[in-house]
Amino acid sequence: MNKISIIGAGMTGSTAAHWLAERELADLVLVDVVEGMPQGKGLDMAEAMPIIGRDAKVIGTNDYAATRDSEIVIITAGVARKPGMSRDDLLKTNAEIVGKAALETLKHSPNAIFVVLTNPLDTMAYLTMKMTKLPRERVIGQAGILDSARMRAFVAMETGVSVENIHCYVLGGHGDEMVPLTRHSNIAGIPLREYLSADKLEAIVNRTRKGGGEIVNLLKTGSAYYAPSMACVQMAEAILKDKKLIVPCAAYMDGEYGLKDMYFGVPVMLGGGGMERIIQYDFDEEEKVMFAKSAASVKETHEALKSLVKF
Ligand code: TXD
Repeated sequence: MNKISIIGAGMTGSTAAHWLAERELADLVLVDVVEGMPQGKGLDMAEAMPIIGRDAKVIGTNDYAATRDSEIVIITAGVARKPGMSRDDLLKTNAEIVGKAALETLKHSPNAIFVVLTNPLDTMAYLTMKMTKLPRERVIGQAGILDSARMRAFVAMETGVSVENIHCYVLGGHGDEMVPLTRHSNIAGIPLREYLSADKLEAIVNRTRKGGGEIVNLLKTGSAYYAPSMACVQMAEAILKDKKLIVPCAAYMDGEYGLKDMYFGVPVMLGGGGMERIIQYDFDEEEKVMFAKSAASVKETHEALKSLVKF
């Protein structure tokens, strides 16, 4: 059985473990700083396995030694912004948490592929790559699958067509400036722009951009975790099964799309080697402007990180 370690056994981390165990994709190790909580969740999940007939072993721990020889490490550890906490304070705190998680797991799993979820996502993926000094193929950020899935869900709600027929591509940074590509999106091959009126499409694009906030407002405490965790399950499956799946993820840019030394949401091919290829889309002028705006915003957060953390 493959092994996946999930650092941060909060809502997203434990729900990812739940989906992964249910699919019998890997043995799972949940790591958290809170004493007892990961152990309790791991044991509870392990006790569900006989009922569904899955032999995935699930454990929770506070000790990184248990993560030894993981094929994949998923990092969801972090804190949410509290009242009075500045963006830079959040950045510094999460950078310390993610940096430590990455280095500790790397010690025990030198060949692992890292999937990062902690926010600010693009910058935490950048930090993970810089701290671990791993090649870019082995550090991937999760955002685009989620943002695209939100858009697909909204199109399905609007049209009544199966979600399986709906293909949407949301690229760019994981923030309000994300880039929903309506020109590349389609329903069973029919361009979305032909299927839906401009008004309806614009409403869907706006709702997608604010998709994370919509859930935060409804939940009152915490943020989305079902769709985010399912997105990292899709990534893990594509890697473990060497699927060569093309999905939008945050990847390290080394000249692609005119961007350098930053993480950004682009279509990538996921396989056994991790992020095996960056797929290059052609953009029209309008798309280029949206892309550049989003890149500038991500770059700003990267620069803020560089002034706070030395690596
Ligand atoms: O699409 C995406 N990228 C995202 C990102 C979608 C959903 C969640 N996203 C981000 O993931 C979110 O903004 C947060 O930065 C993380 C985790 O979100 P989650 O909703 O799972 O937060 P929780 O429930 O608070 O869980 C965080 C856990 C919690 O149990 C802490 O005790 C733990 O992280 N934590 C740590 N674990 C290990 N080591 C350290 N140092 C540590 N510090 C906190």
